[in-house]
Amino acid sequence: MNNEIYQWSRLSHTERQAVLARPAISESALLSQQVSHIIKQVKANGDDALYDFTEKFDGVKLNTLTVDAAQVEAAKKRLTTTRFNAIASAYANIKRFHQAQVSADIRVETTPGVVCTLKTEAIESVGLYIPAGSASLPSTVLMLGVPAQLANCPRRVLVCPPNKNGQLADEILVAAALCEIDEIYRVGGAQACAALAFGTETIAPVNKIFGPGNKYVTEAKKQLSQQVNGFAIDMPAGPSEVLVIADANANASFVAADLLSQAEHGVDSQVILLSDNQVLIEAVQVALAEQLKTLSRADIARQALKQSRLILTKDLAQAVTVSNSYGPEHLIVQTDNAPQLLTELRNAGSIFVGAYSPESAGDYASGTNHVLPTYGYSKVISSLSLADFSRRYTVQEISRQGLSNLAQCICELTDAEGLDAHQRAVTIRLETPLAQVLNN
Ligand code: HSO
Ligand code: ZN
Repeated sequence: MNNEIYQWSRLSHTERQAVLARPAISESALLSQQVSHIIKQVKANGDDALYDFTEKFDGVKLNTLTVDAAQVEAAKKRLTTTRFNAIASAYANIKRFHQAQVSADIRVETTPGVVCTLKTEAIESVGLYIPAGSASLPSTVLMLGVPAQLANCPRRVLVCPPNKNGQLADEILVAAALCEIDEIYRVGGAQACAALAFGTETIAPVNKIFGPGNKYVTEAKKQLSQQVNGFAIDMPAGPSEVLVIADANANASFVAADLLSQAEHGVDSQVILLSDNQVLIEAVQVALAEQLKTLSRADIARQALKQSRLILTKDLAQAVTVSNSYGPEHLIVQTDNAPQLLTELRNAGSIFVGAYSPESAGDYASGTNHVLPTYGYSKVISSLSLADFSRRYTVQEISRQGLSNLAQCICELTDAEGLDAHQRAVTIRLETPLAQVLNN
């Protein structure tokens, strides 16, 4: 564990940058070569390449990639009622919050006779990548599956790497069933991404891929979005992060628990505590050591904590400034004036306000989406929402009178740009007598 307490006011500009620097995402030439090799193989050999890579990387020889309806039914039967109910109630909250994001068409008559409309249309086919490496994540199925379902994307495809027995977790299948995903394949890694981009004999290509993944998946999404015209990805991904702002009255055990909930995700997880109170920071150090003892994934958490940052600020305003410049994926505020600080906080993917709003609530069940921008992208990229599963486009309907109302403006500007043909497309209409147009 990194037990050092950094005093923000005493750090130089360069030291501050170093303290908040994110670990470099490994962009090794080797990784990029390995991924581009996998992509080429899948493009050239389709399903055969998927079976080969699954055997090589997941250690299982499959005879079919497809998960059929009977397997989903069997998974439902195996699941305990309490577990099914938990998935169903998380599903209900996520659905409630995302349902409210459905947007109506916007129709505006900007000038008499000129009607402009902004419409929304579901993306035709979406691929949902569910990782299953160090932990199986049915919650991620809900976070991707619910908005895809509400947006009405006609084709929703789920891919997930199989376990050693060639199976996907029952919880994954049950969550997929709630989201009415009926195309499920047991394939993961860069090979799954390539299949979704190019298509194979079994898997038809999709328009956009969503979801988190390991470095191979992230690299594959990047390469494929550059290579395949019209193939989109949800957002660039880096390791998961949490930043906690806590004051003297925060509960140190709550703070430690939140930091550890992030640290247990992976050895590269980012964990930052900002406080204006040294006593609180020291109490968090003690609580971290204590709670670590009882975690099943203590080894992973301990490694992540080596890169953790405990930062003492001169006041909470300084903590806000530091958080705003870091731009964390998750931001937890455990201070007396948490709602008031909220008005000053910027650049976080998702904010958890007050002592009873742990990140775990948003990770699983409160209703917000847990697919969030990391690596400082929260400054410019939005948290995943319904809008990501659709595209917006515009329509305009202009009457003869409407065009005549716009004509002077358009012609002045076509003159300014020297684009005569543009001008003629307007004047030819208005100069043609209405009767002649109607006769055609
Ligand atoms: N904290 C993760 C999501 C997650 N947590 C899934 C538990 N399961 C990234 O936001
Ligand atoms: Zn989490």
